[in-house]
Amino acid sequence: MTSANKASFRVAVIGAGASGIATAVYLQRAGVAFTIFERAGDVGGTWRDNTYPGLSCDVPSHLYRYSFAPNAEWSHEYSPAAEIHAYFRGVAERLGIIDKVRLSSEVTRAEFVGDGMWRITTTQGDEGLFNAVIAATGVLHKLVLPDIEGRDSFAGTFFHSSRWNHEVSLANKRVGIIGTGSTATQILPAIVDEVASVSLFQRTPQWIVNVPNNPFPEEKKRAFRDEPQKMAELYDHLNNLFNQRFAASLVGENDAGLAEMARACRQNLEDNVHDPDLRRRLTPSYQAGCKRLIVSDKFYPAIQRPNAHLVDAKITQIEPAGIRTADGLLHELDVIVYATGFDPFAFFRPAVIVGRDGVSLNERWKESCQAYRSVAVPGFPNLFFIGGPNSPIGNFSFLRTAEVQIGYVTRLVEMLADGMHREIEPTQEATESFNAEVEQAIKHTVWVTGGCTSWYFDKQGKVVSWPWSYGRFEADLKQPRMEEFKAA
Ligand code: NA7
Repeated sequence: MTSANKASFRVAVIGAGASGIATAVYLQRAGVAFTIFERAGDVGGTWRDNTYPGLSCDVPSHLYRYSFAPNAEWSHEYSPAAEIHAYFRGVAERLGIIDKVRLSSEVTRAEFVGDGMWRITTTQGDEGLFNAVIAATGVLHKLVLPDIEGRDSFAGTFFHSSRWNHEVSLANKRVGIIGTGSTATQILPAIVDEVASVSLFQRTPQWIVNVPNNPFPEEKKRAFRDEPQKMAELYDHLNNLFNQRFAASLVGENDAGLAEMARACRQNLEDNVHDPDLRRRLTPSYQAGCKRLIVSDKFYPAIQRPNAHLVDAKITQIEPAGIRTADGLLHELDVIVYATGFDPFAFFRPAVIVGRDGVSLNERWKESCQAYRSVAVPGFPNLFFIGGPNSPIGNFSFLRTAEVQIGYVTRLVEMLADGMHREIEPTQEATESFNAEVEQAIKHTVWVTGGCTSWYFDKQGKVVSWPWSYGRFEADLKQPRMEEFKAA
């Protein structure tokens, strides 16, 4: 490709959430033109969608930030959602990304038309041809509303936690929350003072680690501002704790760490839940770390408030007046909040992606979502994923994960933009061999050995996450191994 071609080379980025914004920054630095298509009317992805009371990230703020945009201003060790959303929006504005975002333009179809080119269609119509497509569509965007009998017959108000209805006041209302994940355990303490009563419908208890969420005093922020090295040291410390030691404990590479985590969770339960019967009902039967660990110093005090009730009988149906459980009780409610999570296997969906020979990614992934090292799929040249299948998922920084993938994908895109190749896709053999390795390694992770189910599993029992250490992830994606790609 000549330099004149490079000038006309352009990339379609799908999604202007945390990973889409970072992708744009990397492409911009590489001098590659791009357009970001965003379905919603604002940037920020999950931090735009989720506005429920009590929401903060369960990864420390000084770890949950881009490498290229340290932030001295975080208000808390785990800062609230609005601040995180403002951070992403601020980065997009400051680095000139926002002007390249096409809002309210949901990609409905991406079709490979040959000779390295993709045609993109959005809800606004035909967007023309692009030389590469990067799907930065996030992991937790497709909400799950469980199919409970009578769900829609409820006479009060109900909504999913990620579509919080701020028009409904909860003051003096009887509120039911379904679920006990990170979301439910953040909502309950945030509303307990305001509501008449709150009933938490628990299917499975959770292990909770007691971590306070301290504010950063002004002098600390000033120190971060004046001496950025202090922030860098804090980042390194948190990275070592979460992305290295904690991540390793989940995949069978730090058994002492896993045991320490289990001990801390049990101690939290013993120290902070006083009634033995409630403690028993809140005690999980699986190993700590099997489900995503909950970080909270507020949930146990809140569930012991006189107007909070733990309901652990199975939900049998929803009726106009409330939720009926298997013990025959009707729990009368005014509002039901579904804190029932997301489908992490939705990836780019509902968009249709059609690769070589007219094969759609939906067909290709009918049985299981398999990719080459989380970033690409054979038969889909010049299509790359950020946060794709088997990306590391857990209580560590998705932003760091995303940046590792973005750096790798940018190298491949630069090869295309520089005219070294017109098409790049992983080979079938390399993809199969990678997935066979994943299948073996996953057996040694606590997600499998820990005796629980979680959103980390698909219906075939495939685990969504990375079954090795973070170190291996970074090493694997340091540099493309071109012998594992077909490049034309
Ligand atoms: P999660 O962690 O997927 O939790 C969903 C919760 O909803 C979990 O406790 C489920 O119970 C429960 N659930 C789901 N369906 C039902 C039905 N039908 N009946 C009763 N309970 C149900 O979602 P979150 O939103 O809390 O967190 C998602 C991620 O966002 C989190 O990991 C952080 O990264 C941020 P189960 O445990 O399956 O028995």
